[in-house]
Amino acid sequence: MRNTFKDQALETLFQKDGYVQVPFLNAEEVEMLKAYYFDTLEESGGTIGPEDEKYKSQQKITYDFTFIDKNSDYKVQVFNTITKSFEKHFEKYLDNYKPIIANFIRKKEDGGEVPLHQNWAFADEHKCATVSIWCPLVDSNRENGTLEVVPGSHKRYGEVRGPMIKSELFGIQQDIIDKFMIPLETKAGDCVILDDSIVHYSSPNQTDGLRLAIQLILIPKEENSIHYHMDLSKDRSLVEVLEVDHDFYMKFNPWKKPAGDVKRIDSFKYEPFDMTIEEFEAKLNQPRFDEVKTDKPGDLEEVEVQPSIDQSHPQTQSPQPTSDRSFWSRLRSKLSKA
Ligand SMILES: O=C(O)CCC(=O)C(=O)O
Repeated sequence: MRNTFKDQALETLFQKDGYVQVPFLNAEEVEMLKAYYFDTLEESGGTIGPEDEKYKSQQKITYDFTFIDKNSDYKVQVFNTITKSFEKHFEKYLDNYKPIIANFIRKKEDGGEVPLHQNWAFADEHKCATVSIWCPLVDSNRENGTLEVVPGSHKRYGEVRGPMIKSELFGIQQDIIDKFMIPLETKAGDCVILDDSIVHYSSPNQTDGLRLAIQLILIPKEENSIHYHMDLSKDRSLVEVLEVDHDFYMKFNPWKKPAGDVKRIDSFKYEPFDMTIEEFEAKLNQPRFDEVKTDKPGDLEEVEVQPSIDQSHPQTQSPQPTSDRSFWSRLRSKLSKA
């Protein structure tokens, strides 16, 4: 497993807890980014919801975040601005990482709960950690809905994570919040650097002040980004592994079916399941999924993807046979035992 941090003390803490808190932006940069957010807000195209992509959903998004903005030019502009201001700071801490997604996350007064979740998988988590830099632009605490985490929960749950894949923690969200969640009070400009697989949450803003934060997601420079997709209208137990680039995320939203020309590199059978709170607690003390040795071949069925796509497109490729027994084989073998 490669290092995430340049500094060994931070690396050790991050591997143990799944997050670290460090100083990040200075006061002037905080004010500049806050002003930028409000100055450019009128360029936002409003937020996309499940109904825009013809999904029926009870889900209500109660907070604003850039990733689901209808205007992809606005998303690109936000990404470039945040990357530019964050670059010199994250390069000080992180060992050769590149940004892939940037979000302003705004909770208006009296709302904005972000349900318990793990961020999607963005790369091979057996080889590396992908991270989110979460940096509030106002002092953040329990009252205004700061970030909360379950320390040590990274790489223990939800090995296959994507927008259409039901989390095994779905039915026990409230129990986890009540029993295990720790709020991370964070001063404006300081940040939390979290492993994207850590279980986290944030409560509603119960003040009448602003709760504005930035999230920048990064992966190691040498890694390709992957995206797990399940087409619920076709097969609720088939996961496609897509290899995606930065542009994919600029045009994407959680409910949109990836376009036909996205490169499909693999697929496997995966049955979503539910975990009990007792199982959750027991797993917190067991080895992480990247620490478990799985050399035996898995018994999950390999499936050939039928590309519903234009074969003439240069990016289009049929799935490659899994030639190295590395990540995908380990994953199947691991999942088959779950
Ligand atoms: O800003 C928040 O309250 C939540 C942030 C979050 O969930 C994330 O950064 O993944």
